[in-house]
Amino acid sequence: QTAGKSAGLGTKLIVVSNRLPVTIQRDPNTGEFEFKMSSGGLVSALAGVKHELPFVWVGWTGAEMAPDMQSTLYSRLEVEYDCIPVFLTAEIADRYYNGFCNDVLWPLFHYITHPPANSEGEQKFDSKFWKAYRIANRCFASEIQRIYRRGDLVWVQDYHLMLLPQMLRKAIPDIQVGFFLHTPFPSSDVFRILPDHKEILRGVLDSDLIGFHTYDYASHFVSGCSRLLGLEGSHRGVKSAHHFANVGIFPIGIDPSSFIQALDSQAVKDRIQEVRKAYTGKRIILGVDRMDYIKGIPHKIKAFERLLARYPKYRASKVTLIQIGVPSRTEVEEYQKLVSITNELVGGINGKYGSVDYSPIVFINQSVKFDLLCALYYVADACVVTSIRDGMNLVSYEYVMCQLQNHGVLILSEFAGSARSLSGAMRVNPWNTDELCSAFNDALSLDKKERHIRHWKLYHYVTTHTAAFWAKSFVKEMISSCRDTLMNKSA
Ligand code: GDG
Repeated sequence: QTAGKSAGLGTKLIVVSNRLPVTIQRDPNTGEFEFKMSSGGLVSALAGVKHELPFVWVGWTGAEMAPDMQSTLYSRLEVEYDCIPVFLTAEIADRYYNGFCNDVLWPLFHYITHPPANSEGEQKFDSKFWKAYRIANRCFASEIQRIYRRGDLVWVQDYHLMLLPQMLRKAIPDIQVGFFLHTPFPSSDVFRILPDHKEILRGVLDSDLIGFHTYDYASHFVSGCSRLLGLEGSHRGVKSAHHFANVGIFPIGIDPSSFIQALDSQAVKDRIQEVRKAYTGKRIILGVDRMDYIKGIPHKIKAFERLLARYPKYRASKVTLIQIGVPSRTEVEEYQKLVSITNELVGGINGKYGSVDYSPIVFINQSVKFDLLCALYYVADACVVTSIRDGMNLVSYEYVMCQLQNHGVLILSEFAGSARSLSGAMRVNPWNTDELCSAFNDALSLDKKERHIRHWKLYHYVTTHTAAFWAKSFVKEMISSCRDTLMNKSA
């Protein structure tokens, strides 16, 4: 029997995220559905919890599905993958996901406070986006209500679903629900710009436990509740009329074993040889990011240009910046602009400092296979993260994990959540081009002993604060928060 079908008193964890961890495609010839389980961070984090508590996953399918297909899809996903699909129409999905989530909440949570009107002059705070957000959250709530059994734990992920805890609490008053935010939570001065800020706060506050990556995000949330809703808050949580929402700090991590195994595989060893051969005699600086304006990719490229301009020793084939820029949210205008800006910057620098057989910057605007990603992490002399804001940033952890032998240097923006914990990194302000340029030079000049000391600190943190540790800590704390709530109610 699958966890999704467990009956009677709850025994399962219901994980809810915007997207299911399964990609769904249809074979154009046979019309059959094909599923591919993704191997993202959340999936591997939850694998650690699965041994202790079976779970089902509730999420959107990612595309509109014809009504006559929905029931086949539903039963196959439920039976084969323990996944419960949420179906949204194309219009609601576009307004909810591209509109409210990615064009309103995402920039605001990353301190991008004055989004300009788009080319048609439309304002971002459009009520039709907000309405679609409410409708989409309602669709998630209905699916959860259908499968929830008393005693189950519901764990809601991220900014897409901030109204869900309240909707669920209204329908099932004694529900046990936790919420985790993967992005930063901004200061109340920024958050209050959002016309619907009060509804969003109230939406989350019906959780038993609300988790953040860092102390700063948690404290912004608590002070936001005090300032904007007049509620009593402390580092423990926020008290509203009938409910106490516990607040906790749970920094996410990676699954170190998947990198150790990969580096030990022949496929990755082959990729390492290929990369080494292609870049013989060159130092490699690596950037790995989704193509997102929060990742500060233009900042990185400008500082690299300054490195070439200021230090002639790096010119003439001596250093290459390899920048992976995975396409992301390609339907949103700001993301399209970022790709053009990046291509233009890269073209200008390669034109100025390149030669027939050398490009100072290699910009790969595609996703690369995991084998090649690990090989690049392994050979790079330095990895550079220049986020202008970032909830955590897992790339910084992954690089550390792949540098067990070479002890390459991590250059890390002070605006990434991971900068709070990765004390062995070279911390930089990505807006300070001179500082970033000097960090590139320092990283490439650091002696072996210093690199070893820095790496040891980083490695110790990354291998102890893993994704599985994050998931287990959150679930454990959620269970104890729910127990406290029940005891307080019955007292
Ligand atoms: C959000 C928050 C927070 C990247 N390129 C390729 C590839 N990747 C993988 C990396 C890494 C993941 O994507 C990116 O994770 P990040 O944490 O760096 O960033 P976001 O996607 O923005 O994630 C962030 C996170 O949620 C978790 O809470 O840390 O702050 O913004 O795992 O390896 N993987 C492959 N090919 C690529 O080309 N295979």
